Formats: sequence, C-alpha cells, structure tokens
Amino acid sequence: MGTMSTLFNSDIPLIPDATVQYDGRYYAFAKAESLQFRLVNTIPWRQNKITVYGKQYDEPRLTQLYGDKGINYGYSGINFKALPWNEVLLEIKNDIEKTTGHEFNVCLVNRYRNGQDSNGWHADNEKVLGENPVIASLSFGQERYFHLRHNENKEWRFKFPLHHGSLLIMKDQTQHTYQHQIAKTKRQIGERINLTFRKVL
Ligand SMILES: O=C(O)CCC(=O)C(=O)O
Repeated sequence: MGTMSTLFNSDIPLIPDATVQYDGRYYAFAKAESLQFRLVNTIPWRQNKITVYGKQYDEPRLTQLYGDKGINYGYSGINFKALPWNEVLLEIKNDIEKTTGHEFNVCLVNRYRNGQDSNGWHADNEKVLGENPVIASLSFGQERYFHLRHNENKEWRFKFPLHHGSLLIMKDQTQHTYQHQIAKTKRQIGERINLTFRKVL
C-alpha cells in the first residue's frame, strides 16, 4: 500500500481547475493480482438495464454497490441498495482511508469485461454526495484510459492510462468543472475492475 509518496501525480498531466491525484503503484503487482482475483470471485455481479430514447439496453459493464447499513445510491435512474461490506472491500477501504485521511461509506464497483464495456461522459455530482465530493478510485487488471474534459474550456481535455493497482483521487471542484469517461475501444483487451469509494451524506 502506498502513502502520499513521490510517485503521486508523477505520471499524469497537470489538470487545471481541478484536483486530481494519482498513484500508479498504490498496490504492488502481486497484491493487486490477489485483490483482483478476490473481487472478481466474491462479488455477485449485476447487469443493469438502461433506457435510451425509450428503448432498453444492457448497461455496458457489470456493477455492484457496497456500503454501510441502510445506504442507497444510484445514478441515471438506476437505484442500488448497498450490500454489506465484504472482507476484501473492507480491507481496501481501510487502506485508502488511512492514505487519504477521508472516510467513505459506499463503494460502486464496475467490471469492464472487454473493450466494448465503457462508462460514458458524466460527473459524479449526485446531490447526496454533497458540494465537493472526494472520490477515490482503484483500478485492477486491464489498463484503460481515463478521459477528462473541462465543461467550458474545450482545450482542457486529458487522458491517461489507469494502471493495475492504481489509486486516483478526484476532489474539490473537480465534479463541477470536469466530466470523465472510460471510452470503448476496438482493441482486443482483457478485463478491468474499478472501485469508486464515495461518501453519501
Ligand atoms: O472506471 C472508472 O475508472 C470510472 C468509473 C466512474 O466514472 C464511475 O463509476 O462513476
């Protein structure tokens, strides 16, 4: 597990009008492998339906929600009742709470099975996350590009790969000033697991 070491932000661009921090080697390779294996095999994956112009489609990834007792959270008309923390998620939550100094009470889990799975442009700006949410995002498995685009200045577009075992933090005004996405790719690629820890107020 990393601390706020010199690695932090060393391999992402400087992103104006936002606070984005990145540790590409938060978990060392062997630890990241073992966490990924445990996540894939213990989470009861969920295939949500989304409605686009009145037609129903499968959401292009599998998901699940974990959190403190009684927490509900959702986005784009999808509502989840949080499952109680499992052992591996609790272990990771404890690590990132120590590293960041922030507490989290919910974790949205995403499983991108291949290059056709994706997460379209959006901001994590649901009212229940409060004014300036801190989002801690962990990546395991296949590297995918994280894209950011500024809401007003069209020149401020950035992308960088999210490494196996990495930790990305977005905080302060970032959800007001930028949208982010994981785009589809035609490349033949493997599976990626993403965890986003958040705090529902
Ligand atoms: O998979 C990722 O890295 C991004 C996930 C995301 O944007 C979300 O769950 O809101």
